[in-house]
Order: sequence, then structure tokens, then C-alpha cells
Amino acid sequence: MAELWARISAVLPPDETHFPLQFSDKVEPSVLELLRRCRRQLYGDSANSGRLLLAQVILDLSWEKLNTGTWRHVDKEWRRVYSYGCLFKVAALCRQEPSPDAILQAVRTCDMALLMGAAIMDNVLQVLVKLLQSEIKDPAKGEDEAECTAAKKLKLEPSQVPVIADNVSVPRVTCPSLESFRTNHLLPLRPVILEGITAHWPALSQRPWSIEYLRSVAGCRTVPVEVGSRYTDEEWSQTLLTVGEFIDRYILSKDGGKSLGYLAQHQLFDQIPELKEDICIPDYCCLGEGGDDDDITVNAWFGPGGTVSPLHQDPQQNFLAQVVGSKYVRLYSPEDTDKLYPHQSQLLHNTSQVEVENPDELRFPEFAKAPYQECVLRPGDVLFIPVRHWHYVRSLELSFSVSFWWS
Ligand SMILES: O=C(O)CCC(=O)C(=O)O
Repeated sequence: MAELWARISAVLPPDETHFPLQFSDKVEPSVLELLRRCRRQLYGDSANSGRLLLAQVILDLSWEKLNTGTWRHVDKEWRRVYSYGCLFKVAALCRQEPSPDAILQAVRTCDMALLMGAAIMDNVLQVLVKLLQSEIKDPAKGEDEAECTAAKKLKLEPSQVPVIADNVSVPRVTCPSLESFRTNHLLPLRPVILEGITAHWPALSQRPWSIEYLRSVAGCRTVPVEVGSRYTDEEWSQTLLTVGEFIDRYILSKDGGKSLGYLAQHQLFDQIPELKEDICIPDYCCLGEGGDDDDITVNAWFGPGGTVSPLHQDPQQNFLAQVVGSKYVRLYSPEDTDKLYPHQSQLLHNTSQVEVENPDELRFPEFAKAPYQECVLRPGDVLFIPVRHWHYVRSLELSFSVSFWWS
């Protein structure tokens, strides 16, 4: 374990004078002084308990700032202070013979910085979390067999798979040229399922995503999870869990799917770059106006059968790629918005009030008149959802999809 500290020190600046602590005047001098004391302790020989205590004071102070007002208005400087607090805490936890629990706590601290903080010192917390993860024994070992059996048991009941009539099914096309996609789908904003364009993704070939694989790459990582059957429900909430806890509680749970959890996340691939290496941005995104890949938002959607994304629309073009399992998708054109009864509130104005597969015909009489298209996405399929097209999604079994939002 002394080796661990040597490896951590190697990624930190060699001494206090090279350790940057620059902040705008948004950060009060008293907080800056605390940060400087933490830095002094990092390179001095104070007791570890004192180091932890001071790091925690910084975390508590900045946490309060992060949770005051709306997230949009939180000053980035406070997110940087929070990241420094996390960095000092990780250093204190790992300094002297850290126990396995202390290492797990350090991983969680890095994740909190990656989720809530802002990048500091060339994204040092991303480097540290990778290093710490390599110290943790693979928890998937020995459980493989149980998980394979559990995954095999997730057979689809035929009644759960909707029968789709030809006249409403989304058309399919195999590896169209850029020009053909642009002319036939992008410009007229026509949905289509692209086949054969993800066959080379490691997630579908050399490193096929499975419960065991996700546990081995990301089991100890803390991520936000949505709890509840749909985000429009009263009881819906969000919580933080490790990927391993999420799998145990919501994917392999034996409660017959009574409680639903959805790992639906914009940040997952930035937080865990190992997973991003398993997927590729579809070439067709180059037809957008955004100049580079950083303009594309990549989202993860991982959950058990039965998770529902209510009918909603987004302000960007979307490629929804299915990697594991299958999903039922229903699409409506933005031209039919008046038949879809969007919520009145500002927050949910992009979401319909109608439960697509069980509509209340008295409250929403026009809904039945809205024309739609539908499909079942299976591994390898990529659905093009044109900008502002309304989409409703229900997973038919354990499912992992990746969506790319681009303009
Ligand atoms: O797969 C899902 O549950 C929802 C996907 C979605 O809404 C999106 O990619 O915008």
C-alpha cells in the first residue's frame, strides 16, 4: 500500500510551490486560507486525522454553495473549491496503509468531484480514480456464474413484445451513404433505423457489454440513478449508488421488478472513459453543424425491463443505439404536438401528459387521432429520432442503450 501512496504522489505536483491554488474573488479569503493550510499539510507531516478534518471542512463549505439556488447559477469557482476538497480528502485517505474500505471511500470521493466539481489540475481526479480502481479486487470474480444464470432467466414473455404493423413500422436501412442519409432522412426529418453501423463497436464485438463486464469496469463507481417507474410520477426521485449496488438492487433483484431504477445519465461516459472507448460516434453526426465531437452529448440508458421514458421531445437530433436487450419505441411528429397534450409547466413542457400505452381517452381525446410510427430496437440497431420528434421508450428486458444528441 505504501506503493499506492508513491503512485498517487507521482501524479501530484512535487512540492507546495508547484501546487496551484488560484481563485477569483468569488472565493472568500478565509476559504482560500483553509485551502492553503490543506496544501501545507499535504506536503508536511501532520497527523492524518487533522488532514481529513480540514479537507472535510472545505467539502462542507463548498457543498453548501453547490446546493444553494439553481445548479445553473452555482459559480464554477465553488465547484473547483469542492474538487480541491475532494483531492485533499483522497490524499488523506490514501496516505497511510489505506484499508480496502478507505480506498473505496477515496473512489467515491473522486466520483463526487467528477459529478459535482469542476476539473482541476489537468483533471487530476480522473487520473486518481483510475489509479485507485486498479487497487480494488475485481468484485465480479466468483459471481460470474450466478450473474450469467440471472441474465439468462430474463426471458421475454411474448405478450410484452408489441406486434408492429407494417404501415406504422419505422423503416430500416443498412449502412446508407452519408449523402443518402442526408437526402432521405436528415433533410426531410424522417425517422429510420440504421442497421450494421455499430458492428465494429467493441461494446458489440470484442468487449461485449454484459452485467459482469459492467461490474468489472465500473462496479465500484458512484453514479446518479433514477428511482421510480417514470420521471413524471410523484414518487420518482434520484439517488447516488455504485454501479454494483445498482445492478444488485435493480437488475438482479428478486422483487419481480416492483421497484424500478434507471441509470439514465449524460455524464457517465465522461466519468468512466473506459466505457466510452467501447462505443463510437456515428459518422452521420458529421452532417450536423457542430464542428467537433465535443458538441455531441452522449447519454447512457441502463436498466431492467419495464423502465419507461414518457413521451417527450428534445431540441437536438438523436441517434439512439441499442447495445444490450430490446426496447419498444413510439414516435410522433412535432406537427402533431397539439394532439399530444404537453404538460403546462415550464419544467415539463417537452413532456406529454398521456400514458402512451394506456391513454386516458376522456382526458386526452385527440391523442388517438395522432399518427405515429413504432419499432422494437434490438442490439446493433440505431434509431434516428429527428429533432423535436416526440418519443416514448419502454425497455422490454434488461437493456443498455446509448444516445447521441447532435445538431
Ligand atoms: O432510452 C430511453 O429510455 C430514452 C432515450 C431518450 O429519450 C433519448 O435518447 O433522448
